[in-house]
Amino acid sequence: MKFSIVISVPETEELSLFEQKVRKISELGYEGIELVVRDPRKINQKRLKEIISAHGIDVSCIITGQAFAVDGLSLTHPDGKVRSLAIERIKDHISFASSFRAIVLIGWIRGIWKDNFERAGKLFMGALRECGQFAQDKRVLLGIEPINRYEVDSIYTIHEGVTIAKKLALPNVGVIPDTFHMNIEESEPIYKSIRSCGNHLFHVHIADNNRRAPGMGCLPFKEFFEVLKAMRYQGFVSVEVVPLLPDLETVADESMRFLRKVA
Ligand code: LER
Ligand code: MN
Repeated sequence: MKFSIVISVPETEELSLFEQKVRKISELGYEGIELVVRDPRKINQKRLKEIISAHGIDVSCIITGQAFAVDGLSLTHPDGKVRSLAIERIKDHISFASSFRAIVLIGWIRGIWKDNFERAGKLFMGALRECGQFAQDKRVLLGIEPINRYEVDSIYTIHEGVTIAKKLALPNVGVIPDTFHMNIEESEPIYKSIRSCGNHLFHVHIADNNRRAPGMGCLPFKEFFEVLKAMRYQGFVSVEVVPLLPDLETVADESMRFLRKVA
C-alpha cells in the first residue's frame, strides 16, 4: 500500500520549513505528499518542484478547498462571475497537478447548495464536466470527496459521489472517500461501504473516527485494508488528520507506525 500525508504549501518564496517537513515525511517512509493549495499562482512552483524531485517523493493529490474557505469561490455560487473564477481556479489546480500526475480533489469547492439545491446540483454537474474535460486533456484525474453534513450540505455519501461520476461518464472523474466522513455518513462500517466505490475509487483519505491519526480511535482499519487489497486498489492512502496536533511530525510518525502494522 502506498501512503501519503496532507501538508499545506505556504504562500512564501522561502520554502525551507516546508522542505524540512517533506524530508521528515519521506524519512518516515511515506511515498507521497498531498498538497493543500489555495491558489497555485500564489506559490513558488519552481522551488516546490525542486524540493519534491530532490526528495524523490510523489504528489498524490491536490486539495482545493481553501479556494472556497478563504476566497469564497464555489462551483455553484449564485453569481456567475464567482462561478467562472472558481472554474478558472480549479483549472489552475489541474494544470499544477499535471506536472506531478496528482489527482485534484473536489471537496468544499462545491459550495453550499441550500438556497437552491436543484439549480446548484445542475451547476455543479456543468462545472465538473468543464473541469473534467479540461483535466482529461492534461491527463489529470478529478476526485469528488463525499463530506459529512456538518461541513457541507450536499454529496455526503459514496453512493451520491459515484452517482455523479457515473452520470458524467468521464473516465477521469471518480471519488475520494474519507474514513472520517464515511464513519459519520455511511450506513455500513468503513470496510463494507468502501466497496461501493468500485472502479471509481481514485484516492483515499484516512483519519480515525475522532479525526486523529489512524489507530488513535476505534475504526476497523485492519478489515478496511483487507478490502482495499481485495479490490486491488493501486492508488494512495493519504493521512488527513484535523487538527494537526501536536504537530505534523508526530502525527506522521504515529500514523506510519500504525499503518505498517495493519496495512
Ligand atoms: C474536508 O473535511 C476534507 O476532508 C478535506 O479532504 C478537504 O476537502
Ligand atoms: Mn478528506
